[in-house]
Amino acid sequence: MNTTDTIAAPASAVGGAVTVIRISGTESLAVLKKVWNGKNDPGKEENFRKMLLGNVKGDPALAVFMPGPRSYTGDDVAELHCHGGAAAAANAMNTILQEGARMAEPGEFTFRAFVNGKLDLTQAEAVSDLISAGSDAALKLAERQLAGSLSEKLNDVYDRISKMISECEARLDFPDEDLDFDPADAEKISSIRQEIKNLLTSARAGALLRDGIDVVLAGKPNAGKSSLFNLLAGQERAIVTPIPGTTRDTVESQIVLCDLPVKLTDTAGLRESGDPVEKLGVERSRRAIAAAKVIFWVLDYSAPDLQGETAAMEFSPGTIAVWNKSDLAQNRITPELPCPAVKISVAQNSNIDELLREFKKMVLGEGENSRIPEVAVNARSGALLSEADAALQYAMEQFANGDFELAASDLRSAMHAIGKITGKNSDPDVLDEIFRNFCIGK
Ligand SMILES: Nc1nc2c(ncn2[C@@H]2O[C@H](COP(=O)(O)OP(=O)(O)OP(=O)(O)O)[C@@H](O)[C@H]2O)c(=O)[nH]1
Ligand SMILES: [Mg+2]
Repeated sequence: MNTTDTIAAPASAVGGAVTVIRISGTESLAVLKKVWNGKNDPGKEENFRKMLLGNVKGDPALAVFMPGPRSYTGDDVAELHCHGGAAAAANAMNTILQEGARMAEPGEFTFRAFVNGKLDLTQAEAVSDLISAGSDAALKLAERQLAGSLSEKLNDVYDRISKMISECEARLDFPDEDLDFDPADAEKISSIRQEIKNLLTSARAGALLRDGIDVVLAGKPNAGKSSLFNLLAGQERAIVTPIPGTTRDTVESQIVLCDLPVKLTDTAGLRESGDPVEKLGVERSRRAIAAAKVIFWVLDYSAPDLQGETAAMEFSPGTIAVWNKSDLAQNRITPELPCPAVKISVAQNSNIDELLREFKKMVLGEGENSRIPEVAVNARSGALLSEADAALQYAMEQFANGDFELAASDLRSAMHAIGKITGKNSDPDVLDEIFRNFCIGK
């Protein structure tokens, strides 16, 4: 992506009431003035950052001009707010492209912001997280990261490593001064490593919040899977009947459980069946169960033989046994199972909070680490943090051996890895990969 062209793209989703078109680059004001007519001049200082009413080829449109560097990209930016709908957007875009702007690539506006130093790489990634956030907690995490919470920690780690390198180099420059291994240096590296370890611990929560969790409802026919699905989804999505074998296909819904984005899947009840349609449904159930991170295995607490209810159960580290229909039976002894178990009644909406508590415990763990952290790194940052940590460990060993030249080299590797996370040093392929995943207009 070059950074000198003037680029343009619709910045709002198709189908909305208003289409926002964004233009960025040195020619953005010139392009805006060619396509938009109005009483006031958006290029006049008194009109900067003000919405001005006018039209694009006779269609009403608001225009605003934001001169760089105080704009999203850091370049001169112009925006047009036109009537929504694909046709109005296409008309305005065509005119803009004819007047010298080029269609922006996905993520190109944010890429410019990065190149112009408005955002570092973790903040640019937060822009993408913000758009795809599937829960309020995921959104808050992205907002904090966009505000620089992660950058701040990483820059601090970077600076501390950089100071250690200077100390190593001082020893190399003055070898006669007998600057031996100082336990305080080991202490300093240890504390940097501790900070890195804390960030690495957050990777799990980061993945849960960014990628969401696949939760599948499994079990025998008629156990109440679809009823629980509808209850958790908050709407009557799946068909519920007293006839075993009601659900044939998998049904999915994006929901939020315990602040975490969840893809909830209802499945066909598992049983041997001669019906070819049901057989196909059961195959789909098995595939969904195999791919799920968490399985709510729904069992009928009112069944005559509770042991028999669990006979076909499969256990994975993500299985929770959910004894349903507890309103129909009392005080029954349930078989011991190698997984957590809860007793609920979907019909009476009772004990669902206990099921959610078990779910949260399963995905986030217990105690201190179970809280959603202030910052949480993604997979790319996690890999680079591990790389930095390994280099710091080597550096510590070299320090202990008194080999300050090798120690400095290892410290430099660690610093380089941290710099790659924030984009202080990054190769074009990595940048491409990151920004390619953005939507057009961001
Ligand atoms: N009494 C009582 N009935 C329930 C409860 N949960 C579900 N049911 C009833 O059990 C029957 C089966 O419910 P579904 O949700 O369709 O069961 P399912 O597991 O999806 O069944 P299949 O789709 O056939 O695999 C329906 O008549 C529900 O109303 C419950 O907690 N208590
Ligand atoms: Mg069902």
